[in-house]
Amino acid sequence: MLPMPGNATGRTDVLTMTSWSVPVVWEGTFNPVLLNSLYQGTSLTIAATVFAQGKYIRFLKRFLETMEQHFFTGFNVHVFVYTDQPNEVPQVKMASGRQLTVKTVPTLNRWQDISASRLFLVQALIDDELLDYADFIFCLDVDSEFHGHWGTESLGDLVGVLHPGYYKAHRSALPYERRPISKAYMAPEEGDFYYCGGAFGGNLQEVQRLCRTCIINFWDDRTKGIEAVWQEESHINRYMWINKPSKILSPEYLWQDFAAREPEIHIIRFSGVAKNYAEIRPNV
Ligand code: UD2
Repeated sequence: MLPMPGNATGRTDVLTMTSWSVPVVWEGTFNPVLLNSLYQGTSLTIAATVFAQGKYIRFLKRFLETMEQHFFTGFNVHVFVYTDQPNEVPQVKMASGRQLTVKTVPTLNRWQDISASRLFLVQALIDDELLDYADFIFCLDVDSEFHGHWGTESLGDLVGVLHPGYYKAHRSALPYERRPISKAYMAPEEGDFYYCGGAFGGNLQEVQRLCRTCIINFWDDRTKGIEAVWQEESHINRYMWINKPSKILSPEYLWQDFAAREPEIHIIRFSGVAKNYAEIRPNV
């Protein structure tokens, strides 16, 4: 029998609602059994994109294996892997209703370009293949592993994840793009949170709109000869300041292995593995 509604225990030690009345999802603020029951029997389909280019291909196996254990288990999931080494994509056994498609992309020589190219390719994927097929999409960094449940509580029209390094910081300390010439510029009085470039999502229309806008702004910067301080992450942060997310996920949804566990983090669902940037990136 389902428990009564209400989030049972709730949380008082963290922000669980924004000033624009949007939930911030933490362990203890939702009932996964109740939430899943709302979608059982539907054809809910989640698309996920992950890019594994150059040496980052080494992270793909653990990413996919752990995704299978924790990400929307019991639902239809279609993972799109973008790589320049299609023959190196590992075979990972997937449950019924889950599938993987490999997309071959050219090798790029700057990590900044690889990271930023994701917006173009995600937009093309939505335009060409997903609009009439999937309900939601999540765009995820490959140098990460799942450690705990990530499911229907994360669904929303536009979903941002609080960056693990900055969720306690004042807006003046957030690493937004600060040069007014950039289309990602954030003035000192602007900014709600600092969102991750490594995990974001939403419904197809909203993520399509995010990608379109950020690509236009990215190219506008490029024609002026500048690149935002954190590439597409900077543009996404500008976008989410203007277009507020309808759901925000706590840093449980993208932690960093190298960071000490904080008391408010009751579960780590997805976490970036420690890596040697100098060794793994194609350029410095
Ligand atoms: C942050 C963001 C990342 C992106 C970047 C800014 C988080 C946790 N990470 O991470 O999403 O916004 O800043 O550019 O929010 N990749 C390859 N091959 C490469 C380089 C990158 O496949 O040679 C892909 C891969 O999927 C990787 C992603 O691009 O996960 C982001 O690159 P990163 O992890 O090196 O970026 P990082 O750690 O600075």
